Amino acid sequence: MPDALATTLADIVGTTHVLLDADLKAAYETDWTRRYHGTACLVVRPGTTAEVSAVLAECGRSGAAVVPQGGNTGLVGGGVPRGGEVVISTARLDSIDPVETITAEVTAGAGVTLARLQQHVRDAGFGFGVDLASRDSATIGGMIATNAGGIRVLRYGPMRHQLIGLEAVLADGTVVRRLPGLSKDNTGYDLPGLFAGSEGTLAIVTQARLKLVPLLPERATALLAFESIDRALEMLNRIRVLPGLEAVEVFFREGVELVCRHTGMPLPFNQDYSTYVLIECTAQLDPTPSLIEGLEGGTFLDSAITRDRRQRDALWAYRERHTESINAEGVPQKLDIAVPLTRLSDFASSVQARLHAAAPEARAILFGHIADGNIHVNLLGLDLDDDRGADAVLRLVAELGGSISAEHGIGIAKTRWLSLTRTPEDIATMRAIKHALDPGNLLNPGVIFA
Ligand code: 2HG
Ligand code: ZN
Repeated sequence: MPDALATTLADIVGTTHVLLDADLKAAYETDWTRRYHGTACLVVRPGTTAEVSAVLAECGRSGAAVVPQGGNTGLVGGGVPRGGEVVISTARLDSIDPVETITAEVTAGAGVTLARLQQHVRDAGFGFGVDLASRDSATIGGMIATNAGGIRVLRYGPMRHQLIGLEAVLADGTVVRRLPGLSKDNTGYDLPGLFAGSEGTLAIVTQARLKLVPLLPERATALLAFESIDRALEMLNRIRVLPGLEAVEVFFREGVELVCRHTGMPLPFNQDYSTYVLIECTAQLDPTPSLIEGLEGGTFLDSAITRDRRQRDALWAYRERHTESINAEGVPQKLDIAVPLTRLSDFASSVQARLHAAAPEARAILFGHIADGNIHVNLLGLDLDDDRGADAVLRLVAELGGSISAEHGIGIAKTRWLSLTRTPEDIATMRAIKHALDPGNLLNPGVIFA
């Protein structure tokens, strides 16, 4: 099959954009954590929507399953092949229109990286509502497909909330295009909203019309130390209404030690603490005075506040370098969970004990987006197919009314636990949508549904 299909696909995209060589395919076959990998029968790199459409139609004709891939920064195994699929890379769909200043919108190709989008809109005097640590590689298409969240959700919402319109290609090659730039448009079902977060199982995103936010020039960042997460939650309660609040992130002693060991950075304060919270505010005028005022009376043990760009980056590094530092220790099992904020204290006080009871050798590094109730539980020290630890953590999350996937998606990593936080009726409805749009199960089979 690959030979005939490769020839047909090469006619569509050009020979140089069909990769058959093991060395050339390798970068597309393993995910960023090294946990997920499989062999692709070939990698195809279409350069236009019409090419994506023709490629999908051909794959459908030859019954070849497809794995769409953006910047390959996904963390749940949804963007790499499992065995013999065609990988469709959207990297070459990287056109970006001039910013439309009257509507504060821009149309960008799926392959545009977040960092490039941010730079492009900044040059026109705008910001983009979603930001995350993998900004240099993560692509707009992949971020829509996973409904990426990141560090500003509390202010601007996740990727789905930035969508004004979308262009996507269905499994049979049909192009669905809604890019008119209307912020009010209730003509039927919200297909862009449906495709956002569908993890490449319903359609391949090719272009998006994105909402922009004001570029606020002044930024103040505080790192605070607390004796416990409960004290940190009290602070969150106090600052929730701060004008310009954009990010509230949490991490803990074990994570900071790991980041410092891996990066050579010094400890943030003269002594170490149990719990750290990073807060950032942005505004037209320096938000430092209102940030300091908001923190007054809080029970923090140490603090650093700065508006200097380099010092802010240094504070953010303690948070953003968690992922790479964990990866340097071994291949982690990543559990990206959310619980209602009112239950976060219960989660934090029980998770280690539950984990210890289920898998005593597991080591958990926790960090995340505290204002969203979203904690990244990274498990080290377990075989990758040993899911005793994951099972214990995810069951606790379900008991607390939470979600087993806050922002990374289900991928292939969490299909086993889908029914923990979704009812049979809900899953049946999702399956019906999948079946209606992709009856042959060609798009990202094995993702979301086992
Ligand atoms: C983050 O918040 C990302 O930095 C990655 O969602 C989380 O590495 C992780 O577990
Ligand atoms: Zn995150």
